[in-house]
Amino acid sequence: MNKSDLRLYLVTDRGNLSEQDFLTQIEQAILGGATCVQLREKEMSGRSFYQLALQVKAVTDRYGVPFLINDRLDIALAVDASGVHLGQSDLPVAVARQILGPNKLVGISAKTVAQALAAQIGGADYLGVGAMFPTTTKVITQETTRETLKVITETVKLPVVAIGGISKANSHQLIGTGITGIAVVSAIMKSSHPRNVAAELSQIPF
Ligand code: TZP
Ligand code: MG
Repeated sequence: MNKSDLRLYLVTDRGNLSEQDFLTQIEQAILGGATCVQLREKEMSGRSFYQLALQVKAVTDRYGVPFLINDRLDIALAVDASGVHLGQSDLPVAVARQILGPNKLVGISAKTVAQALAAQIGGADYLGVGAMFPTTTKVITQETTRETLKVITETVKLPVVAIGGISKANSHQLIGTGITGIAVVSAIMKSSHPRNVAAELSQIPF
């Protein structure tokens, strides 16, 4: 994976969007500057997740953008996605790496330096670190401080993507932390101008 692929990482949330509007939202985000897409659906049956993944992959393939699946290695393999994104309660990174082989991406969510180092040792390709700001997309027990984010980027060799409550209004606070990019859900998925928002978020000089 090129580091530039992590510059503006769109994590999806279908919310109340119709399937067509959902796919259009993703396409507009890519046209605006999203460099990577992760399909994240927590409440979907395997069959529906698989079918939606095929549809999203058709969009990301059209633009040559990496496509990752949250949590589900089986779905990632079934649709030949670029890789998976796993949290601390999911399969261990080394196991995922063994199953997926060297050519697929494995991203890991880390909140601490210890988790970040463990992910690096286990063979992760990149880290997602957060939540950096308050968010309603996910239940967060404790936000990650800017200082912790900075220590992680200085300690691990892996590219780091910041996540959690990131918007145009606060993203400049992450400049100078050593991150490679930002990951956003609602800033783009809930926007009525996803292309414009993506264009602005993709220009921030981290
Ligand atoms: N992991 C940490 S915070 C978060 C995830 C998936 C949600 C980010 O969503 P938003 O809407 O960009 O705050
Ligand atoms: Mg997970």
